[in-house]
Amino acid sequence: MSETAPPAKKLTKKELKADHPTWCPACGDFAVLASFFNVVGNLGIPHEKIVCVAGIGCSSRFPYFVNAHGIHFIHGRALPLATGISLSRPDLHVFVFGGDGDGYSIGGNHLTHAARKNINLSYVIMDNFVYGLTKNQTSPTTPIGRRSKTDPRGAIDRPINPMAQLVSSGATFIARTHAAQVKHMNEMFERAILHPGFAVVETLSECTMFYPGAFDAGNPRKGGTFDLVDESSRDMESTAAAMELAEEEFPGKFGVFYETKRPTKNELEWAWIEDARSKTPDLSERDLMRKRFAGMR
Ligand SMILES: Cc1ncc(C[n+]2csc(CCOP(=O)(O)OP(=O)(O)O)c2C)c(N)n1
Ligand code: SF4
Repeated sequence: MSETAPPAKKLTKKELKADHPTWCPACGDFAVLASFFNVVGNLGIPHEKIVCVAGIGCSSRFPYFVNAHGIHFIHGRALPLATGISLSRPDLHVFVFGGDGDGYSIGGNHLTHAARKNINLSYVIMDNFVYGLTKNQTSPTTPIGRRSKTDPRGAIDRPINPMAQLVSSGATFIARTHAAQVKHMNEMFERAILHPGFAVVETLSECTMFYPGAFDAGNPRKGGTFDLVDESSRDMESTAAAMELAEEEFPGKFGVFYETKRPTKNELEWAWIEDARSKTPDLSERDLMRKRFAGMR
C-alpha cells in the first residue's frame, strides 16, 4: 500500500489493460489479471502510481499486460528490485507477481528477507504446482509422486508449505485464494493492497497445459470444497493459529491466515533519513551520503 491516499478517479479495465495476454487458453492467470484490474480500478489507484514487478515465468509476464510502470526482471529477483523501488518511492503502489518457481525456489531466500523486513508491497504468487514456462518440470510445491519432465518416475522431494514458510518468516499479511473463486480472490487482493507492509496472497492458479486438475480439490465446481477461514473465531495475530491452518491437509482453508501491524522497513528507514537531514540542513543529499560513506571507512 502506498503511504499517500489515492485520489477518487477510478480507472476502467480498458484503461488498465495493455497488450493481449499470451497465456494458454483457460490458464488460471487470466482470472488473476482480471481480478487485479477490478480491484485496482475500484480502489482508484492512479496510473502513474502503479508499479508491477515480476521475475521470469508464465505468471511473471503479468507486467506486460498492465498499462502502468512495469518491469520483467531476472528469474527469482523480483523482490530485491521491488524492495528498492518501495523503499525509495513511498508514494508508489508496488506490486510483485510471479510463480511458485520464481517465488519459492530461486527467489525463496528473497521472500524470507522481504517478509522479515516488512517491506511495503503486495505480492501475488500464482502457484500452479509446476514450472509452466519451461514446460513441466517439478517445482517446490509439486506433490510427491507427480510425474514431470525432471521426475519421470514421480516427484520424490517433500514439497514446501508456502503458508507455514510465510508465517515463520514474519510476513504481516498472509492470505490464500483460488483463481476459480473470483469474488474471494478480489477480496484477498483488496485487503492485501490496503495492508501497510509486506502482504502476500498465495493464489492457486491452474496450469491448464501441464497440470490440469491440480486444484480441483479446492473447487466446488469440480467436485471439491472451498472452505473459508472463520476470522470471527480466531486471533488473526496468532502465529500458532496460522501454523495450524497451514498444516491442514490440501486443499485446506482459504482466506486470511495471519494479519498484524508492525513498523515497515520503509517507515524505519525514512525516519532515519529525516533525522539525518534535520541534523545537517546545510548539506545536499549527495554530500550527506559522501559524509556517511566516509564515516564507514
Ligand atoms: C537463473 C535462471 N534459472 C532458470 C531459468 C529458467 N526458468 C525460466 S522460468 C522458470 C520457472 C517458471 O516457473 P514458475 O516460476 O513456477 O512460473 P510459471 O511459468 O509456472 O508461471 C525457470 C526454471 C531462468 N530463466 N533463469
Ligand atoms: S503453460 Fe501453463 S502456466 Fe503457462 S500459460 Fe500455459 S497454462 Fe498458463
